[in-house]
Amino acid sequence: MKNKQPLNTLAILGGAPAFPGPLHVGRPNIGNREVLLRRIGEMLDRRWLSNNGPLVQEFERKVEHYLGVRHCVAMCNGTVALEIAVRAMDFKGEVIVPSYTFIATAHALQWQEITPVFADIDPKTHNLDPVSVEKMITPRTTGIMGVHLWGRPCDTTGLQAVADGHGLKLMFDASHAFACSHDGRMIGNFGECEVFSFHATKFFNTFEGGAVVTNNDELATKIRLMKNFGFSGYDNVVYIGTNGKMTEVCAAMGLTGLESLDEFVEINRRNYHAYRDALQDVPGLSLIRYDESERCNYQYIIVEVALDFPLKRDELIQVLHAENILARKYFWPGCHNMRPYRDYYPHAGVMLLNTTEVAERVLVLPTGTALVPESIHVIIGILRSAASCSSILKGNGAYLSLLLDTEARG
Ligand code: T4K
Repeated sequence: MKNKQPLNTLAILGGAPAFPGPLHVGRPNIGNREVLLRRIGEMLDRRWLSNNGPLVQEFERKVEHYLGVRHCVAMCNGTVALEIAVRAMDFKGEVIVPSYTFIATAHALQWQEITPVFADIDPKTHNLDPVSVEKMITPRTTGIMGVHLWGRPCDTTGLQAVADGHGLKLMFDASHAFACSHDGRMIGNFGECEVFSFHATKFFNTFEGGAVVTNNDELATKIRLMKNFGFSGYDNVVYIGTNGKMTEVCAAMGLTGLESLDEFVEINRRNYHAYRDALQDVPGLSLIRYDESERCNYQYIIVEVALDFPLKRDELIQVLHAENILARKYFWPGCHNMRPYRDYYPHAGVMLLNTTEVAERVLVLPTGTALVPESIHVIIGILRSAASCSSILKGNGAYLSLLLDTEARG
C-alpha cells in the first residue's frame, strides 16, 4: 500500500496501484479459528452433520436469546429462507417490494409466480416509502416486504399502518440488519417475520446461511416443517416442503462468529468513523449515516456521489478499481431494470424516480476486519486525488479507452 502523492501517480494514469492485491467489499469476518476447529472436530466425532443437529439447535437458541425473539429457524441461505417465509405467509398474486435491493428479494417472489410490484424508496433512507407503497396496492395485493437496506431500519410504523389499513401481511428482508435495533427493539421483532442472510459477505456469517425469525408460534411451526420437506416425525409428511436446512458446519461457524460479534461491530464502527471524519471535507461525496442512538452493525460504507462531483460515479469506480480497490455499485440498476423483470414488467420504472436516481449515485467501499485503518486514509486520498485531477483524467487517452472498454463489456 502506498500513499498517492503527487496526483499523476494515480494507477489509471499509469502509476502503480495503491494496493498490491484486491481490496474487496465484503471480505468475510472470521472468529476464533481454534474454537471453530474444535467445534468442527467434535461434530466429526459425533458423525452428525445435518438435519437439525445439536449445533444448529444451539445456534437457533442463541440467536433467539440475542434478538429477544420467540423463534429462529436456521436455513441454508437467505434466499431459501425468504422463499420459505413468503410461502408460509401465504402470499399470492402481488407483493409490494422495493426495486432498490439485492435481486434475491424479488426472485423469492417471482420464483413462486408471485408478482413483485416495485414501489419507490425514500431517497434519504434508501428504504421503501410507505406513500409509494400505498399507491401500488391493487385488488391482487396480498402483502408487503420491506428491506432494511444497509442495515438501516425501514419505516416499520408507516409500513405497518399501510398493511393494516388494507388488510395486508407485512414481512421484512432483514438480510443486512443482523445486530441492528429500531426504536430500541432488535430487528427480528417487526412484521409477521423477518429474514436474515448469514452469507460469507455479511459482517456475521455462517459460510452460507440464513434464518427466519418470528414471534408467531403458528408461523414458526409451519416454517420448520417447510424447511424439512414437510416432515412431521418419521414417515409422515404433512406439508409441501423443500430442503432449507442449515448444516452443522455452518452452525459451528455461526456459534463461533456470535462469540466475536461485538468485536466485528466495533471494528466496523471504527472504520465507519474513520471514513466519516475523512469524508467530511470532500465536497460532492457524502457518507450515508447510521443512527448511532440505535444498535448498528455498520457493515456497509455507502457513499453518494453528487451530480456536482467532478467525476461521475462510474468514472470514480474505474479510478478505484485501477488502484485495486474493488468498490461496488450495489444495487444498480434496480431489480426492475434486470433482464427478467424488464421483460415481464417493462413499465415498472415509470414510478421509480428515486430508485433510479439513488442507484446512479451509490458507491460501496471496503470495510470489515480485513481492512486496516491506514488503508482507509489511502482510499480517501485517492478519492481526493481523483476529484482534483478530474480534468487530467478526462483528457487522458488511456483513461478514456479504459472507460470505453468497460462500457463495451457492459
Ligand atoms: N436479500 C438481500 C437484501 C441481500 O442483500 C441478499 C444477499 C439476499 C437477500 C440473499 O441472501 P443469500 O441467499 O445470499 O444468503 C453478495 C452476496 O453473495 C449476497 O449474499 C449479498 N446479498 C449481496 C449484497 O452481495 P455479490 O454478487 O456481491 O457477491 P460477490 O461474489 O461479488 O462477493 C462480494 C465481495 O466479497 C467481492 O468483493 C468478493 C468478496 N468475497 C466474497 C466471498 C463469497 C470474499 O472476499 N470472500 C468470499 O468468500 O453478492
